[in-house]
Amino acid sequence: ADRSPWWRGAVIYQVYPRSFADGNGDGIGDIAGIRSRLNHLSALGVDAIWFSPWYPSPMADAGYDVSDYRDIDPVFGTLAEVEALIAEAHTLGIRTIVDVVPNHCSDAHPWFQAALAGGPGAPERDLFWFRPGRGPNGDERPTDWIGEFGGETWTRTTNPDGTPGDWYLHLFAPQQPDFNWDHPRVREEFEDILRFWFDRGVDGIRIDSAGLLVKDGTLPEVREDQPHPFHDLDGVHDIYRGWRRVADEYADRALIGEVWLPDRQRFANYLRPDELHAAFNFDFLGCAWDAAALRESIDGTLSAHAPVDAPATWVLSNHDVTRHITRYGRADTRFSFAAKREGTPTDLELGTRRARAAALLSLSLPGAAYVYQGEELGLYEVEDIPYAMRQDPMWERSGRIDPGRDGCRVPLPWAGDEPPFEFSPEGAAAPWLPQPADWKERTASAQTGDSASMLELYRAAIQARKADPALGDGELTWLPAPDGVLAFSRGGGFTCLVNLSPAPVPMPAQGELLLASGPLDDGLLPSDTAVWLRTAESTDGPRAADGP
Ligand code: TEU
Ligand code: CA
Repeated sequence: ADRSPWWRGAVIYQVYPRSFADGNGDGIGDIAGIRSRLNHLSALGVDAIWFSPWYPSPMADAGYDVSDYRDIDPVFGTLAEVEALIAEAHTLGIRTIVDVVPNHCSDAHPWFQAALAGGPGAPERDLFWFRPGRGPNGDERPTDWIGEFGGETWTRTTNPDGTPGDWYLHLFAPQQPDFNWDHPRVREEFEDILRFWFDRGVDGIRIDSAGLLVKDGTLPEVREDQPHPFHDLDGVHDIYRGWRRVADEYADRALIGEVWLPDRQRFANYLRPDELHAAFNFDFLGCAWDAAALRESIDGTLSAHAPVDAPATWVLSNHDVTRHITRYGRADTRFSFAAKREGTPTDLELGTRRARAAALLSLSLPGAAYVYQGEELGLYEVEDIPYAMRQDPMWERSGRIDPGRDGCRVPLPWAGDEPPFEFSPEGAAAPWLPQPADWKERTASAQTGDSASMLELYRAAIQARKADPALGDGELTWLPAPDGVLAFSRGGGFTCLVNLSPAPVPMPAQGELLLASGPLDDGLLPSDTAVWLRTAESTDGPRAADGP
């Protein structure tokens, strides 16, 4: 299978810096903490790390509200520490990816501050979406658009003389004003920001909310029968063609888009040869734990990516969604923002069994696989965080309907029998979100050396993947299998079997057992179990993607 360039077949680990490891004892993760735990990622065998934002920020949206794209927030450390971290990762053979947030900045960003201070007519206002209100007094919002967190998308400003002024657009929280991407200065600024990070040696850029940048400046309301005013407008592609030219000034750099878009063809448009290198597969993430649905998602993904020759990606969790162990333990295993289903009964044992099988599935599909910090420890969604302690703006913005995303952002447990589980050094402040007491069984230290643990499964699978030339990018051939069972070969004698049916089935293929997600039952493949096999098949090159 194809392993070059690196992003086509990489295992990419997402670090959420607030919650990975705390070096200085303030209860918040930081760069020093990440550096002290790089050995964990090296032992896990990942090819690259994507770091969620660490820039100066008032943290209205946990750092996705950036006030300076070229520096590091003091809560996380310094730019010099980040440069050292990048170098240390490279020494370990691990590439680095930074998160760039181009749709909006923080209301503390100097451009927005200047736009406010300068009053109507300030040139900086053209870098954002300032508009007069509707109605005789201008006190009605320019549009009725609903934001991505729910709630209103316009906030009224006060003029320097104290009178009520224009409104500005924010698709997320009010502290996240949207940039006007029709303005050349915005375009130049971000191309320069890309160069700033590429010059510091980063190997890739994760592009936040990549489909939202361009707006219909006539500000029409959202209507079913009309093109959407800000989702996936054709104009965004021009921006990414410019970004691709910047990436191509450097060797081996990847642009990875966060594109939430149900239409697979439109999604693939972002991956044309002169645009982004890859994008997150949310189709797969949201998919039910169901063989037919997964097979449809896998086939649909692969056939949408083939014409643009882009690698598929396989994502199960991230910092925005309910952890998949929890999802997979529910009656309805799908994910959608509209139905977060907090408090739905969860069978954690079932969810864990399925998550183990899902790990073998996603790590053996063609393309790149993503691991969200803590999934390798088997962490579940923490649903009982007291509302008063929740920090995600989604909770308030949604009118307290959406529980928010704090439950998947709880600080990692590293070792020990009680919180903070060595997330922070001894004598430190409490972690910024409370950790469940029973995570003592899920610390990295407790799992190390336990061959039945989630951590050792991930380590073994990632090592086996690296050692096997059939894995990474390439082709997939479906093998005949009973209903409820996924069976595919990757060529080179590699076969993956996953039983999603409620009962054990005879193995649909025979071979040497490389890895199993759970105990096998006398030659049968138990329910919610996956295996990797070395089969007698010849080492012929890739075959057609459509099996029988
Ligand atoms: O997320 C974008 C995102 O999740 C939305 O576009 C999504 O479609 C919406 O929440 C569902 O209604 C990114 C980051 O991953 C997230 O953490 C940030 O809060 C957000 O952008 C704003 O920067
Ligand atoms: Ca800290």
